[in-house]
Amino acid sequence: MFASITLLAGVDGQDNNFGELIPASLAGYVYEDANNDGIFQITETGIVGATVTLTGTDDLGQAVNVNTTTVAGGGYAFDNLRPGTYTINESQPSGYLDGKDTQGTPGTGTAGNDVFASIALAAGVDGQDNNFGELIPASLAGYVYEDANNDGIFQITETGIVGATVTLTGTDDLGQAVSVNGTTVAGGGYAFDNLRPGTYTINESQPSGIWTARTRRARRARARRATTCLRRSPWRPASMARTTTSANSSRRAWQATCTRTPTTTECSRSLRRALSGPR
Ligand SMILES: [Ca+2]
Ligand SMILES: [Ca+2]
Ligand SMILES: [Ca+2]
Repeated sequence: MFASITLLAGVDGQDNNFGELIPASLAGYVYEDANNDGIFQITETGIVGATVTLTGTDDLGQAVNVNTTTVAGGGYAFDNLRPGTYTINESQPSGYLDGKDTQGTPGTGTAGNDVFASIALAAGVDGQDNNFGELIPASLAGYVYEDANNDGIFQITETGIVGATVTLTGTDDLGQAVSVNGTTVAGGGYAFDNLRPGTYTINESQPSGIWTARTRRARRARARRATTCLRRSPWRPASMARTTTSANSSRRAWQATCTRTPTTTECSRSLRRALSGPR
């Protein structure tokens, strides 16, 4: 508006112009960065419902503070902006691990974690692809189990071992060291959840009282011979008085299978092994 213009005779007033601004905008995506490269590939998936906030000051010195949420495809946009200096913040969406953020156009801001700060935005500029990548958590899992037939496969007829310690170590994609202990639950399962991409090692701590199937068979055979000695030989060492109840009940079972009298040499050797072997 140009008000109260006094116009004299013969004057040709000129260039009383009204300048207007083409609105500017800032836009981008929040997405699942499946390959963690910071680029929203066409094969990757947008995240719907993530909150993105625009703050800043426009060319009139007015404060701007607007929230929006991502729509289908993961896109967000702040339209109809005056020229100004703006900051875009992402609120980390729940259920995702923080991924890489990549500033698009006009590219005049400073990229930080979940933020593109102090973007200088001119009139008519449509800033695009200011993108926030997120990661779907990964996991590693397995079982500790009694491999009854010693074939390395956990058959449905076999039994999981509860309470075994399993350790995860490694380095994630941020270069951070990872070291976590886990314990097997009912059924023998263990799981390390909520992992970032990285390189990991899983170690099992050998559960006490567990042997391979071959070791177990060999131990039973030795124990059978030793029991035969105890039953049929006059040689009964005093140390046998210290055997456990469990060993005594096992001995009764073994006695039922004894078929011959061992030699003296075999007897003493077997007894030594049985008494000093693993329990
Ligand atoms: Ca990607
Ligand atoms: Ca993020
Ligand atoms: Ca098996």
